[in-house]
Amino acid sequence: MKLHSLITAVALATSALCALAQTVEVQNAWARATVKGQMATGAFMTLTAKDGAKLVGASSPVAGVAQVHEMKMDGGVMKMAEVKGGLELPAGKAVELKPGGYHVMLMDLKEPLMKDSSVPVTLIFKDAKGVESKQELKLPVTMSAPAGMGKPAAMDHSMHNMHGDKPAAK
Ligand SMILES: [Cu+2]
Repeated sequence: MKLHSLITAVALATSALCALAQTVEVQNAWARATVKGQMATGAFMTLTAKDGAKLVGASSPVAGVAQVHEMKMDGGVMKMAEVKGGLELPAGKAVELKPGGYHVMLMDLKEPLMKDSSVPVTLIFKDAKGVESKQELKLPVTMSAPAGMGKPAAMDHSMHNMHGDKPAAK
């Protein structure tokens, strides 16, 4: 069955209405852009499982390995490790995957993730009965969390103006 394109279209919409067919609602998803030579990056999103589920894995055609990771302080050192047994998504509770916390780690990257492009990522969930389901997403690639979550874009504009105001050196 080739439901791929349909599922991708559903996942692209972040509105709750469009997620009715899905067991897990995905919001504010994004992946961090990489620079040349960088072999790993993170993907972030907010997951809400109506009936409860676990995020047990992920995959992406651009990554040799994709894992569900958790980042936490351990004796003053930031460490990250795979979430063993999957990330618990309690029923109806929004679970945030964000920089410095849970994230989907894309490793062994086959190509750089270019800013303003998009990257396909498949999330693998397990419901309360242990039944596995996959959800295909197309995540926007950006340098930081999309508007409303991260820094305002005003900074960039002021930088542009500064350059523009400079008289051309001759
Ligand atoms: Cu990680």
